[in-house]
Amino acid sequence: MSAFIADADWLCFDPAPSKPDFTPPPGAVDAHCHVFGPGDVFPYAPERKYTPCDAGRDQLYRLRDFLGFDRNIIVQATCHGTDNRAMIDALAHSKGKARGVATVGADISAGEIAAMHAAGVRAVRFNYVRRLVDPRPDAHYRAIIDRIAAHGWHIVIYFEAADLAEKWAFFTSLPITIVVDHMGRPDVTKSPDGPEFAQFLRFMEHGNIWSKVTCPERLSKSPPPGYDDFVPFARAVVDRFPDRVLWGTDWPHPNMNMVGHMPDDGALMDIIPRIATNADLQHRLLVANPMRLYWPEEVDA
Ligand code: 0GY
Repeated sequence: MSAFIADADWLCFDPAPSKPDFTPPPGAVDAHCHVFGPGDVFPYAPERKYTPCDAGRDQLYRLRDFLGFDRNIIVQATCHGTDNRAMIDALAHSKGKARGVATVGADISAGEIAAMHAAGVRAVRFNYVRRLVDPRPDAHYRAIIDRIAAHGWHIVIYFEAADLAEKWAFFTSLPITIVVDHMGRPDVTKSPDGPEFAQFLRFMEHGNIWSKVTCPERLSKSPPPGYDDFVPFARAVVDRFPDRVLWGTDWPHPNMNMVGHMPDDGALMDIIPRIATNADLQHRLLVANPMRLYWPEEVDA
């Protein structure tokens, strides 16, 4: 056991997930996952709010193959701050089967962006979740958008449902594709037809806004493996916006100590047919949409 596992202040991922009943279509993309360390090679950021268990690229790619995915989108997590080396190292060892979402400072140079693009990065993440980061003023994020726009990158935003009203004017003013993590973290104990989720669905009506229909294990108050309260929320988004949704495992599931259990990644897969209820919707969610966003050159070819 490494020092980093001994120090970890949250649960470790399930080392032996079950084999899912659901088989993803060929070419499926796990569009939200992370790599952590290993900490003795890629140290965790001093400003991090949690210290994870090491969860490296080889383990991620073994899980990819086991679950039946073809590709990954690796999202920079806050425990690595703006040091993207672990994520970029994972892209470099993916044989072209992974692309990345980075976290950068407003002082990022054109050369650094170009190098990240060559490595497979296609987006930056703006995290507004206060237990993870201290959010910055809008001007900070606008400065980054000005720098990345020329590369055709998009942004990934992570916020709490309660913050959407305050950030609405800013988010809807942005002339760029926006992907929302975890449907903006709805309270799934409320009705999916209620006013809070209606606001999120109105947000999605902007044609440049996409959503990951992810994280039942984090949002749900229903017991695993069903996470029943999550399902109607994700299904509503998939039904209404089938061409702007993505799905991912969220492996290795940071901060699940807050929730109190670690999900079985195989069982998470079996939620997919409950939220994307036919083969066409499943293909859009898992293949067509992530390919259009992250490998457009293969779609257009
Ligand atoms: C997630 C969710 C979480 C953590 C992070 O960057 C992160 O540390 O995203 C969370 O704690 O809700 O998407 O992995």
